[in-house]
Amino acid sequence: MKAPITVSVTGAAGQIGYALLFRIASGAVFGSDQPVNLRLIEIEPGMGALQGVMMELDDCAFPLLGEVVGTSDLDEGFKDADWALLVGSVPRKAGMERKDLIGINGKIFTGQGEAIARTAKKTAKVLVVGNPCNTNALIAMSNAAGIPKENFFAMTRLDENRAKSQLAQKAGVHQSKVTNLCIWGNHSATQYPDFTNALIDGKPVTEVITDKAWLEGEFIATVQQRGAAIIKARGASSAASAANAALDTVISLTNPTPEGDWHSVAVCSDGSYGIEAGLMASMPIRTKADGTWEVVQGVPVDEFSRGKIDASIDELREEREAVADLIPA
Ligand code: NAX
Repeated sequence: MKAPITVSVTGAAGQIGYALLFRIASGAVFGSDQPVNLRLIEIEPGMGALQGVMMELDDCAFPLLGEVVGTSDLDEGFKDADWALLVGSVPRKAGMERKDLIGINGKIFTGQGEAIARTAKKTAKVLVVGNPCNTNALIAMSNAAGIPKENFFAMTRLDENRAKSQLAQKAGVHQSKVTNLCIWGNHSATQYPDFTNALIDGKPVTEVITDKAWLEGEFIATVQQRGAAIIKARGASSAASAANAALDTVISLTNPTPEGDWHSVAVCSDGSYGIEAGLMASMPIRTKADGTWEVVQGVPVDEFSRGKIDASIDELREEREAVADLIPA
């Protein structure tokens, strides 16, 4: 039997947490031979619900699940973590500007970054889901001295999965046929789902779907606005699909990427594709056989794509300005 790995999850009693934990505990993420310990972090008002979730984890009698800890103490919650999934944050309320939300949630991620640096493994990997996830990841990374910058990620995989489904439905093919779909920039309404480089069954999307107006208009808008459409239909924000995307991200970052393909996740930019170094921006990523990752180079960026990417990067720059006081020099 392998040594157990430890996964810390914040917001563990929330709706994404509920759709996430049981799949991690079942072995569906780290493998059917990999034992897992869970450290579940909630704020005080969430501790009652968290107890209930922990009771349900008990009631599954998962063969691979080891120790389960529920806590509101960050040092205890991130202790010895191999992975930290930062899901918990405050939802946007009526009348709240995006800027206000960035300020409120940003403060959560300074403390979490510091606690990860104190008690998680130095090799810990951190995936931020709680919104605004790119900038929250930037804050956590900037406050986690001693943890490599390349270990911090923010989730844009839900956007990638949404874009693949939309293209597959338009082309009348199965969603597994769509590859090389990159989400560029911010996980927000400015994100750019890049259809210009995506493939359907190995052929450029633009050859399979010749309706250029749809690709440049409705397709992009549908992906960008999908979260709002789910809220309208379901009366609650995406949860199962968000949890699924978080797990897809972890799986893609822990297994080699199929030859020629890539996956989308926001990483700390090294300046590739003219994206300002240091911003947490989504781009095409490959995981190598040794478990490290790299930005896929040489993906063509045409004039249309350039404008869309630049607009999203400008927004990331504005978000960083808004939280400048939370980022140590
Ligand atoms: P819920 O409101 O159901 O759950 C959030 C949980 O986090 C609650 O149980 C709350 O008590 C807890 N929490 C709040 N502050 C905390 C803190 N400081 N430490 C630990 N726990 C804390 O929200 P849910 O639907 O689970 O969504 C969680 C986050 O995911 C939200 O920020 C949401 O905006 C974000 N999303 C991100 C997506 C992405 O693609 N990156 C898509 C889905 C989702 O909208």
